[in-house]
Amino acid sequence: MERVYIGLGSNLAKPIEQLRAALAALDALPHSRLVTVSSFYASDPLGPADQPRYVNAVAALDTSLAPLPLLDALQAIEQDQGRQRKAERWGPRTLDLDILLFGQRLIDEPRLQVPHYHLHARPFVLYPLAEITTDLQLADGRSLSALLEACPFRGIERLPEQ
Ligand code: PH2
Ligand code: MG
Ligand code: MG
Repeated sequence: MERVYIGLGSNLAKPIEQLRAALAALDALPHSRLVTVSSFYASDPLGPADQPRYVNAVAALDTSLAPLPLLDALQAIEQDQGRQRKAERWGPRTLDLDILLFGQRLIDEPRLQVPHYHLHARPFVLYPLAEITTDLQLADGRSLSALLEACPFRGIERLPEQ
C-alpha cells in the first residue's frame, strides 16, 4: 500500500454534495482504503473570475493501485459526477480529483505529474493537506511547512463541520 493525497474540488451542482459523493466513491475503490479527509474549504476561483466559488478538500487514500490505474479510476469518478471537459483552462466543474502526492514517487508522464505542479501556489490545497499530515516531506525534497510559509492563508475559508 502507498499513501496518496488527492485534491478534491467542485464549483457546480452543489459542490459540498459533489465532494461527499466523491469521497464515498474513493472509499469504494478496489485495493484502496480512504484514510482521512480534511475539512472543506471555500475560496474564490483561481483562473477565470466569472464562475462560482469553489469548495475544496484533501483526502488521504492508501492504495495498491499503480498511478495510472488510479488516475483512470479518478477520471471515471469525475465522469460519473457529470464532469464535462471543456477547452477553457481552469473553468467551472462539477468535480475535479487531482493526485497531489503518491507515496514518495516522482512521476513525469504526459498524463500525470506528481507532485502536482501547482501544489505550492494553492492555499486551498496546502492548508487542507497540512490539516491531515504532520512533518510532510515531498519526494522532491520540499517540506510542506516551507511551502505553507511561502503561501499565506489568504482568500480561503474553512467551512464548519459538514
Ligand atoms: N481549480 C481549478 C481552477 N480554479 N479555484 C479554486 N479556488 N479551487 C479549485 O479547485 C480550482 C480553482 C482547476 O483545477
Ligand atoms: Mg485541479
Ligand atoms: Mg484535475
